[in-house]
This record gives sequence, structure tokens and C-alpha cells, in this order.
Amino acid sequence: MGYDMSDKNFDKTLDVTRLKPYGDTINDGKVQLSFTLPLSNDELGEEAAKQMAQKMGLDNPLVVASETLSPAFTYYVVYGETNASVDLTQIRVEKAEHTSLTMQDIDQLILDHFNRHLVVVGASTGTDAHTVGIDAIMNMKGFAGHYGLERYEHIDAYNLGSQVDNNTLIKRATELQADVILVSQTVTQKDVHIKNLVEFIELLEAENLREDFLVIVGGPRISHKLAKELGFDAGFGPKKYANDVASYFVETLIKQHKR
Ligand code: B12
Repeated sequence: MGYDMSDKNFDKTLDVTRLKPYGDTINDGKVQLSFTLPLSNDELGEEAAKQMAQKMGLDNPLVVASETLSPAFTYYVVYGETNASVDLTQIRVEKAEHTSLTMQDIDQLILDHFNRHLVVVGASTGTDAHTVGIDAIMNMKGFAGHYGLERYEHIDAYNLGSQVDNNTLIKRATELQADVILVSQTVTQKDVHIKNLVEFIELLEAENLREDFLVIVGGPRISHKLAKELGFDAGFGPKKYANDVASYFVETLIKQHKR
């Protein structure tokens, strides 16, 4: 949790069983809301924005910005207070269990436990043309100061790019005798990713290959919980990098290896 109760200067009025947004003081419930209305930027529009915020449950709404987008559309920013709270002690988050290791630690682990390089095949699949996520994880350069899997000495990383169909990915992973398959999914409009990810798992199962690989999915709207529900071994979302997913698959493969 992001607070330190042992800090003597910490506000003792904080109740983690009734956590509220923070504005100026603990428990004030201050929030900021933004939305667009199909109205021109005038007094009537401003009053409509205020009432809209009130109906959404905000007390004391205050329209602090109204920007004209076009003659008939205005963007509003409204401050207000909410009475809603959450009980932190009741929140459980499902995430892929792993230690956060460095590239060097991961390479050393592979060297210590396997007599060979690990093979990882990845792609952005289906109709998805977004390459930046899978590149961030796999390319030599990596992302945000985290080198990608191609940089790892004891990993052979194959990035197949985007719009790769599920059959092609499975075929290539089989040819390369991959240990891990990485799938990236960015477009989630109309749940297209669910359909595509389900099809991928079904194809693996139909060909009796599901147990041959660790299968991991990632993307901006992907959670570990969703990944597990769809039949993947793990899921990774934003702010996750090559060393996170590599820590997970190396630790998992070591456990499987020992069995
Ligand atoms: C660049 C971009 C494009 C480029 C892509 C170019 C390319 N070569 O990739 C182009 C212009 C082609 C494009 C097209 C489209 N796009 Co676009 N695009 C974006 C944009 C601006 C940035 C995405 C990005 O690169 N993020 C940076 C990377 C690093 O982040 P990331 O993907 O989340 O990856 C991180 C994690 O998620 C994770 N991760 C990702 N994959 C994996 C995989 C594994 C295994 C693991 C472990 C981790 C992992 O690790 C990464 C690092 O932390 C976003 C908006 C935004 N600001 O996010 C929209 C966005 C993703 N696009 C969107 C849409 C709708 C489209 C189009 C449908 C638009 C259209 N109507 O044509 C098309 C779809 C084309 C297609 N068939 O896929 C929507 C998606 C909404 C949704 N959830 O469905 C977004 C969110 C924009 C929006 N607000 O509407 N897009």
C-alpha cells in the first residue's frame, strides 16, 4: 500500500476501510471530472454540465473549465466531492506471481537451470496492427529503460510482428520448439480481443499443444484475471516490461522443470 502508518507526521484520520479521494485534506473526497456535451459554450451549457455532475453523484460541483471544441460541442472540467469510499482491506488483486528480477539475474537463472537458451515467440495477433507493445517487450532496444528480450544473452526471441493469425503463430512456435508464446492485444473494441484470444487457446487445445508452451498475453486492457479466465497462463498490462514477463516465465519454467 502507498502509505506509511509508522510515519509520525502521517494524517491519523485516514481510515483505510473507508478510503476516499484526496484533494487538499485526507477524506475530503475531492475529484475532477471531464466530459464533452453536444452544446455551445455558454451559460446554459455550463449549468447543464454542473447538473450533469450533480446527477453523477458529485456534491458542490464547480465548472472550472469549458473549452469550445466546435460551435456545437464543449469540453468541461468539473470539480466536486464524492461520498463514495472503498474498503482497502476487502480488495484482492490477482496478478502473475513473480519476483522482479533484472536482465542479468534472469540470464544467470537460465544459465543455472537450463542447458540451453529459452525460446520465446511473440506477436500481435488477429487483426491487431499495434506493434509498439510487443516491440517494447521483445525488441533489443526495449522500452522505458528496460531492455527487450532480444537483448537477453540466454533467450532466443522471435518477434513475428503484427496482424499474425493464430495458426501462423502456433505453427512458428512449434517449428522453433518455443518454451513461451507471447501474444499482444491492443484493440479491444467490441470485445474483438476476447474472440481472438479464445480462438488461440482453442486452436492450441485442438492440436493438443496447450501443455507444450507457457502462453502469456499482454496489452493495455489486459489483466492477469482476464488472461486466466481465457485459458492463458498469465496476463500483463501497462507499466510491465520485458524483465517482468521474463521473471515470471523463467521462475515458472524452473518450477515445472523441477517436477
Ligand atoms: C500508435 C497507435 C496506433 C498506430 C499503431 C502503429 C504501430 N505500429 O503500432 C495505428 C495508427 C496503426 C493505430 C491504428 C488503430 N488504432 Co490505435 N493507437 C495507437 C496509440 C496512439 C498508441 C499505442 C501504443 O503504441 N502504446 C505504447 C505501448 C508501449 O503501450 P502498450 O501497447 O500498452 O504496451 C505496454 C503494455 O500494455 C505491455 N504489453 C503490450 N503487449 C504486451 C504483450 C505481452 C506478452 C506482455 C507481457 C506485455 C505487453 O507492455 C508494454 C510496455 O509496458 C493508442 C492510444 C494510446 N495513447 O495508447 C491508440 C489506440 C490503442 N488505438 C485505438 C484504435 C481504436 C485504433 C484503430 C481501430 C483506429 C481505427 N478506427 O482505424 C486502428 C486499429 C488498427 C488495427 N487493425 O489494429 C484505440 C483502442 C481502443 C480499444 N481499446 O479498442 C486507442 C486506445 C486509441 C483510442 N483512445 O481510441 N493505432
